[in-house]
Amino acid sequence: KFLSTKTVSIVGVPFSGGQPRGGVEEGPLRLVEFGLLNQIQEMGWKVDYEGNNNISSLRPNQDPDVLNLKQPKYVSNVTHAVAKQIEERARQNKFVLTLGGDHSVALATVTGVFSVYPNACLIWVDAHADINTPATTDSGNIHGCPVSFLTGIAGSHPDFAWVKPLLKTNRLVYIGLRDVDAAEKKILRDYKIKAFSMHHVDRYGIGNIVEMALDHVNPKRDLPIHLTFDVDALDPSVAPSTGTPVRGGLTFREGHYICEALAETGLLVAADIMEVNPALESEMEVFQTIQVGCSLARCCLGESLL
Ligand code: 4U7
Ligand code: MN
Ligand code: MN
Ligand code: MN
Repeated sequence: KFLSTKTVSIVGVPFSGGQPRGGVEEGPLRLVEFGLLNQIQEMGWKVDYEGNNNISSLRPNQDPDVLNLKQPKYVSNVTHAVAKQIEERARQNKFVLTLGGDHSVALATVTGVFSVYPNACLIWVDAHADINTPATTDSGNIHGCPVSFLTGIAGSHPDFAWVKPLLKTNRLVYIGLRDVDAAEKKILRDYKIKAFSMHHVDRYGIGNIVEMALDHVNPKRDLPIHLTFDVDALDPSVAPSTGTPVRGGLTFREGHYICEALAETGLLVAADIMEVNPALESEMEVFQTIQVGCSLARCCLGESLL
């Protein structure tokens, strides 16, 4: 309904500056090397891919902590540049598939997508809420903060003045949460942000959860949908190679079901596969994580539809 042709633009963002663990910058290339582009072409999509973004040139010489945040200038420079690129691709009426990279890159994907589709809704699939503000973050890692900037909850920060509050809190819904900081819980309550934790997934089943999530952010099923999928939403037995694994996550099928059900709506215009870190865990576990990242991406593009 929103995309006139089956064209997907794949944006690789080899960036790890939003958190301390090296390796997550290799995620996008590894997903592509695994054969993701061919797989998607075989599904009948035209694939645009201009290689990975060149990130290192955007690293400033000096990047001290500002208001508790680590590497604010580097994260800001990279996400600002990528946001423009994603906006351009979305404006060309292409499905935008972003491969991360750490989840600070959502500053770019959400800004880019919502600049083109201001009434879109965002489904955030994650073990974490990523809604810390500069004032509440204990770690200072910006991958734990993007939602507070995108919603305007963060307040002003000198390095992120370009991030506009394009995301309304009633157009955001979480699935998979199980490691939420106390201050984040307060934000979720204060702003009445809809969140389905693993407890809710257990109680209602994933089929109902996706319906309930869509009923909240997209009641008439007529708004564009952006999915941002942090692979740590999956159980570590399913996606072990990620920087902040948390036990008790989504099963293989539950994760895929979310992507399939959103593809089935015909409203999905963008998806992010984030936080795949091929430098963590054994070769087998890396393989497993890359493989699951690729299959989630294909499901977002309708692989499971008969
Ligand atoms: B991810 C954390 F304290 N909340 O802010 C933080 F638990 O993108 C984790 O979801 C953030 O992986 C995890 O550092 C960010 C922590
Ligand atoms: Mn995340
Ligand atoms: Mn996470
Ligand atoms: Mn993580």
